[in-house]
Amino acid sequence: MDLIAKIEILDSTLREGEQTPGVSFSINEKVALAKRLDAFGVDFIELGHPAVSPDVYEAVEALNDLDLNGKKMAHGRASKSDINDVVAIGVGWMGFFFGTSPLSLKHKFNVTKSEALNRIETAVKYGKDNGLKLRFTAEDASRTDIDFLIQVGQLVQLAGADRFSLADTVGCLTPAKTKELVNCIVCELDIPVHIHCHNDFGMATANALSALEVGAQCVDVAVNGLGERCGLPPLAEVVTSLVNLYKVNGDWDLGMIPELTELVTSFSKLESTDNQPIVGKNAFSHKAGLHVKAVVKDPKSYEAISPESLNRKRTLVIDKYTGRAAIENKFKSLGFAYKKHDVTAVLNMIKSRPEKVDWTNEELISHIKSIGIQV
Ligand code: HCA
Ligand code: CU
Repeated sequence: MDLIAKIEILDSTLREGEQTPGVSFSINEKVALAKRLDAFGVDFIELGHPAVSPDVYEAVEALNDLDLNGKKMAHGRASKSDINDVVAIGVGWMGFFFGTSPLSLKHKFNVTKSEALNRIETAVKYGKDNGLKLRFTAEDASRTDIDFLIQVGQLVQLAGADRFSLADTVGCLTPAKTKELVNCIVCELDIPVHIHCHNDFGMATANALSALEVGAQCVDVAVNGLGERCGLPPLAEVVTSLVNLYKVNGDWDLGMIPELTELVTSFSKLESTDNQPIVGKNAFSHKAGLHVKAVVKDPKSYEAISPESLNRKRTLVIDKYTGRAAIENKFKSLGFAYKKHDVTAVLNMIKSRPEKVDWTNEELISHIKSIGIQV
């Protein structure tokens, strides 16, 4: 594994995240989010594509006025007018894209490969002449002929681009294919390579991490995995994997993940599912009797990552799967002095109500009292 020394995170919640069907952030929400993302420690914040609407233009202006540690990047097409917008607003970095796959060349632009190369080179030179730091994205890179992709990468590097990004625009890569593609591009270029994955087959996080394994420097994420269709790799998954599985020492405040998740859930009005890794309600819940018994002794038995490191709490579910250890633990935490047969009585009662899937403390207390056990 060849992880480079300083892995960077680019958060695209404000740009690609707002492309999620049903989502529109107000400017105030974007400003609030940008500040929290910056406090979390992302390296780049994608502010938006000014040409989308007057409101996005205004948002990019407001965001660019913020005093942030992270690098601010505006998004746009590889066109003079989009570059002019970014220059006029004064954003330091611009990420622009051009579709390089046969489908993009034919249907989006109706250009030949050499016309495409011309347009890309002109745009990069124009952006550099106007003082921008530039990331060029080969949109639909994963469906682009590899020789042409290398040609595009070398051309933008020569024209002065600072970064080259590979977009798996329709999420059709696998981890193995991602490694092959990224490895090939990293070997051909001197500028840092970025990776932008989509989750259409549920592989966005795995693909993004695979890209980092073979030398990509920066990975695009969005809080709660927002983005077109099935979205981008969720920030929480990528960052906690980097820290816990790859032992990367990033400057990220993992304890802020629940806060970021809640903020984006409330602004996007899109709930994450209960079984979502890291941020879902069930991520640190234990249910089966054997699991709870082991977790009470040592949480590591059934946890790969500690909830405390993420500012979250572990929960022990009480239902028909529950065993003695969970009930004893409950008695103790509720302050009841109990005997062995009390545990049996409570367990029997719970198991006689299989339809009830989560007993609350109040319900348990009232039952415990009803069988005559006192505090
Ligand atoms: C888009 C497509 C894009 C671009 C990525 C990038 C993709 O919404 O414009 O410019 O870095 O997935 O290819 O998000
Ligand atoms: Cu995208």
